[in-house]
Amino acid sequence: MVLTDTEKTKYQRRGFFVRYGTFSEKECAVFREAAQRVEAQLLEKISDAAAWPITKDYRLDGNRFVDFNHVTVQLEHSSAQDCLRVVEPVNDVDPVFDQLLDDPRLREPMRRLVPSQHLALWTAKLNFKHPKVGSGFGWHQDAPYWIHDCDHVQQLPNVMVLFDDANAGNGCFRVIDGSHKAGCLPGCEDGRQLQGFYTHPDCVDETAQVLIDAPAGSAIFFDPHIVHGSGPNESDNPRRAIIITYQPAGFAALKSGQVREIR
Ligand SMILES: O=C(O)CCC(=O)C(=O)O
Repeated sequence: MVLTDTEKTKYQRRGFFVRYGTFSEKECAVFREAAQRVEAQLLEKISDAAAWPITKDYRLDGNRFVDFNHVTVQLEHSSAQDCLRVVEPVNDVDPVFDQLLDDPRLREPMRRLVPSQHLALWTAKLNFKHPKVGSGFGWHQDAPYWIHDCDHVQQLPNVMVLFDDANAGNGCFRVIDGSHKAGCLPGCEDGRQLQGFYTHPDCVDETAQVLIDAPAGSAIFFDPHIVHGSGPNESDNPRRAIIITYQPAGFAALKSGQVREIR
């Protein structure tokens, strides 16, 4: 389970590496079922504000976000407001995802990537990407989102665990190979509310793009500075995944403000 030297070299040189077959089909089925449960519960809460008071209901660039305390729910973009796009931090919503944080298949490589003997959670996002309506993610780096909340952004490696087979058709994850080496790049200046979080097109070398076409159960480890994103889901198949971000032990998680040590 530990990070091999080859994986470490790839991560340092290219900013990412993939472990295929990390989770079994049976485990992926449990994750998919938990994702369905999270979505059903949260849609129910959103539709019944009398029973489940919403902390904040707002729009950014026209897209709806709903907060229940520190949990943010992003609704899918325009055409599909009745399904979810992202839930963060999802470990505070469903115990299946909370348990996954401590899984040695993620924890052990992360101890060498952070690097730190003991770890804590930074954040965990559940991304749904529903068939036909799941929207893409524009090119961006994660570090600029976090730089105002954290003094150690270089120590926030991510891992994406795929619950479904992912390919170009259903909007698989993609990266700009080696782009993490440039540090924090300039953001867009196109008038969007979230413009600064998207990497300026002049700094995105699409010729170095790698589409990560990988089966369910794969784990994609990637650097907090790598430029990444994904296309929309134009297929009939869902592309569900979780992205978990680790940090050294003792630091509070991004949204809860509580320390969630990794066991
Ligand atoms: O789910 C994806 O395809 C990309 C998600 C992403 O880039 C992010 O959450 O930062």
